[in-house]
Amino acid sequence: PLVKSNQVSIIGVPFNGGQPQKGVEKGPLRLVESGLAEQLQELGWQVDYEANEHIGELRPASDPDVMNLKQPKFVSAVTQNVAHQIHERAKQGKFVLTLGGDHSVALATVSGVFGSYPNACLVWVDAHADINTPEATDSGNIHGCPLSFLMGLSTDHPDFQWVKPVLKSNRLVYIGLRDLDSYEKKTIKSLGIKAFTMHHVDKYGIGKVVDMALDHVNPNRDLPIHLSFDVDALDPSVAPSTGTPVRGGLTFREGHYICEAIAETGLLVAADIMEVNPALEDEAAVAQTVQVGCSLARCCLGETLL
Ligand code: EXY
Ligand code: MN
Ligand code: MN
Ligand code: MN
Repeated sequence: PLVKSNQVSIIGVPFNGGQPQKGVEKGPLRLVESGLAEQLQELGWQVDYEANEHIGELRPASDPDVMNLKQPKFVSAVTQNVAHQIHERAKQGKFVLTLGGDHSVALATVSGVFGSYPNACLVWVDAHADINTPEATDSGNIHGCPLSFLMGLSTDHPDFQWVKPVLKSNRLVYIGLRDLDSYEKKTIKSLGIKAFTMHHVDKYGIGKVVDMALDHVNPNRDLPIHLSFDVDALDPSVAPSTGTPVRGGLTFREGHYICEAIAETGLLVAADIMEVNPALEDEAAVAQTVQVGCSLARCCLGETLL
């Protein structure tokens, strides 16, 4: 395997500034409280954990909208800080498991991971494409925009000059898409980004989709892989407690299969479990969503069925 140790760093990012709903900042702690670290130890990993309890203090006194984006300074400060942490852990040869928090945190994970593994590829599992630019976004929520910064599609925004365009269009692949803005559709087509929507999952089955996805971004199966998994990729019946649920999503097994199959390559160096919001829906729904988050993470770290 590419990760040079049996060590995994869990990076909690209790952050909600990339979108308007409270509660997603409680995701990381809930995942850890439900036993994730112990479960990974059980799988043979040496685990360390950074809770980042104090990132809320990075909120600036004033943070007006800039180019449609909401809370740009807060999102920028938190993600830049966490990007450094992740870069350091990845450089030490540790597997980096980041727990969100909203998906704007991918500014940190992708910057940090690609800083250490410049030839990595990114598998983005999500109902959404998260590739809006500051000009194109309707909502202004930065969790819908991280990939545009990481690919250099947005270079003018004053608050995100630190984000380097580390991601090339042929090193990104999507799985699970089903709710795209028109700008996002245009961008995916014009840049030729490979995207497996739910239509493709229905048509080919998840096994073939993951093979095709990896054939595209990692044809010789020799490049490091970063998996960014937004739990809203799963059907809302599977992961109800998330801020932007969209019906018609991945089944429980399809979601886990993606993680298992990618882990099986031995090339996975980092994974993100994002957008678990323990303040949404009832307690049973929260427990279900948290458990799914933990089991996806375990599959990323090599848990298999037999
Ligand atoms: N495309 C919409 C927007 O830009 O606001 C919705 C984005 C939701 C993003 C979620 C986390 O993946
Ligand atoms: Mn650094
Ligand atoms: Mn997302
Ligand atoms: Mn999403």
